[in-house]
Amino acid sequence: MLNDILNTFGVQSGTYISEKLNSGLINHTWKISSEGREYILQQINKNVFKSPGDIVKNIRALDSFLAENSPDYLFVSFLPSSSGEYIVQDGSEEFYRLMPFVKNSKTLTVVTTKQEAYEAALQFGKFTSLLSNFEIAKLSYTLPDFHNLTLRFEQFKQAYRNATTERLNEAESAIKDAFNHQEIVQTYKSIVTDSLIPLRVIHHDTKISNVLFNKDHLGICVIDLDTVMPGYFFSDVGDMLRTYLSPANEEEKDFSKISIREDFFQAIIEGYCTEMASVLTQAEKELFIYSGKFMIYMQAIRFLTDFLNGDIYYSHSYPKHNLKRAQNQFVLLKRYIAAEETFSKIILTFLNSKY
Ligand code: GN1
Ligand code: MG
Repeated sequence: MLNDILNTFGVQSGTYISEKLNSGLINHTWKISSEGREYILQQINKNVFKSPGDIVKNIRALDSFLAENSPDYLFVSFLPSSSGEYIVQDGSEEFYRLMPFVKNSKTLTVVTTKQEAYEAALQFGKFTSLLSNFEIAKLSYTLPDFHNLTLRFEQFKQAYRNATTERLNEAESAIKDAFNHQEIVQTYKSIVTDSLIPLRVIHHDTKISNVLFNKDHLGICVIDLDTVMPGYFFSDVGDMLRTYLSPANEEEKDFSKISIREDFFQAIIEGYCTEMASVLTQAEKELFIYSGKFMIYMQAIRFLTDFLNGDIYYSHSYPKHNLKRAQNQFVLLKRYIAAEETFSKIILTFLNSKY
């Protein structure tokens, strides 16, 4: 199967070795090495991305904008097949794309140092900042309503109404948490209704494995660009807070290991502001702390919704996996909220002293 796909990109059978990379809950990824060259091959999950053509259109548009305006920036675009296509299909109608593997780069799976958090935040900030003059209307929504919390909350309520009694019982305390933190949805609604902040070019998946680092531990660029589309800055800052602050991630079953490294909060805000301070509006700066609550809460209810629906969206490897993930995220949310006062002090000191 990989053979046929790689052939269409000019990589001949018998010349390559493939290694399956196991990160990500949605797409399948392989590293391909052939005749001294290295590539990343990805199968796009077509149940999630209904029109993969939009991904190509977006990436190509951003690529040409950056090539013209920031020629030194490393933007990992798609490679064309022998017939000039950027996405190819195999016999089973799956979609694939090929990208160059960036030489001497590595990815991390966990954030262990403040410096890593700073570097990653700087890279995501740089991405949005370099594209701040890109005409946003030219970007398609590759996943419409992806971070629309109003809709996610409605989907949760619908799953709650349709769930089996067994799943409702198992998820009782998580469901309570979801309803108890509804004010996070209300805040989102007022931000959108009152158009408090602008739409920007947002990555929408800022986990640490989506940043390339060099051997000196410095960030090179961001990758995994399928969800790049118009959005709010708090999606990116929020997902960094969600995934970098705690040493234990969403897969952790021992919730005592979930904690908030307050100094990592500062590193994220500093890294992001290094690139974005002059771009962000005052209203956006006031939403830094909300960003984390928004993303942690949304991820919690997305996992919970999937559990109530019978586990149809996220890949999972044991019974109640999605419920555990949801509970994990609600614990993270509580510990995050408990640290808010400290976060406020960090922000005040930092913004006053530097900007
Ligand atoms: C999915 O597949 P991956 O890991 O890049 C999901 C994100 C979630 C994440 C949680 C398209 O991303 O929104 O934050 O899982 N992507 C999609 O691990 O749903
Ligand atoms: Mg992703």
